[in-house]
Amino acid sequence: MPPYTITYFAVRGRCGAMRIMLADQGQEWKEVVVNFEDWMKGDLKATCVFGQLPKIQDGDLELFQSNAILRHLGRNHGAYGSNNKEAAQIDMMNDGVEDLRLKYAKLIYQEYDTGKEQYIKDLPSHLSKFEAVIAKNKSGFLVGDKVSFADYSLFEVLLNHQVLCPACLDTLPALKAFVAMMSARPKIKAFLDSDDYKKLPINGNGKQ
Ligand code: 0HH
Repeated sequence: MPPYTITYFAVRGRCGAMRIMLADQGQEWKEVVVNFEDWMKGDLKATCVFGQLPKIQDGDLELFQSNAILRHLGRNHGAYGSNNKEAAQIDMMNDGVEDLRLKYAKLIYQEYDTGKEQYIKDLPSHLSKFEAVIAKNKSGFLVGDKVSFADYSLFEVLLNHQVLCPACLDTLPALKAFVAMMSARPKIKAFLDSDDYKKLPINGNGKQ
């Protein structure tokens, strides 16, 4: 039986990065998919620490908050740097990814029709911060010389942005190479090609 069970809605959403990470680490997991009707009954919500999903179960550990889950998986699978200094830098980069993820979610769920043009205009200034970090680090990853949970999160958020704006990485060669490198990792490639991945919409409102 796989050690992990992810409970979430039928979207990529806040589980996109953790699923890519588990796939790349060769780790099987179980999915419990919650539909809107069941969620609205409120029983599951009442058991969630913050009243929200995703939830991951790892043996007797039940965890909420997608970034805490990414960190937990990072610790379990050696994707949290090689020392405390790298771990701190990985935390910093993941917080930066979270800032971008929140901007993206605000656009998708609150102002897609009125804010998309301005969002795309502002995007290079946000992405250039990640470009500078990756361009400086010769390994092609955000921190150190091996993949971390922050790389999976950045990769997934960039995939989503390439759907929103297909040309968004054209002026950012290090980020473009990062996406190509992550996409070419054999287990990630197999996962992105799978029906399990393709069948899920990115977001819960049909916008992308
Ligand atoms: N900080 C938390 C984390 O990172 C945020 C979790 C969160 O926003 O884990 N959860 C949302 C679902 S993510 C939630 O539980 C957005 C995807 C929406 C698509 C599914 C829509 C179906 C909802 C019935 N939302 C439900 C809620 O707050 O009641």
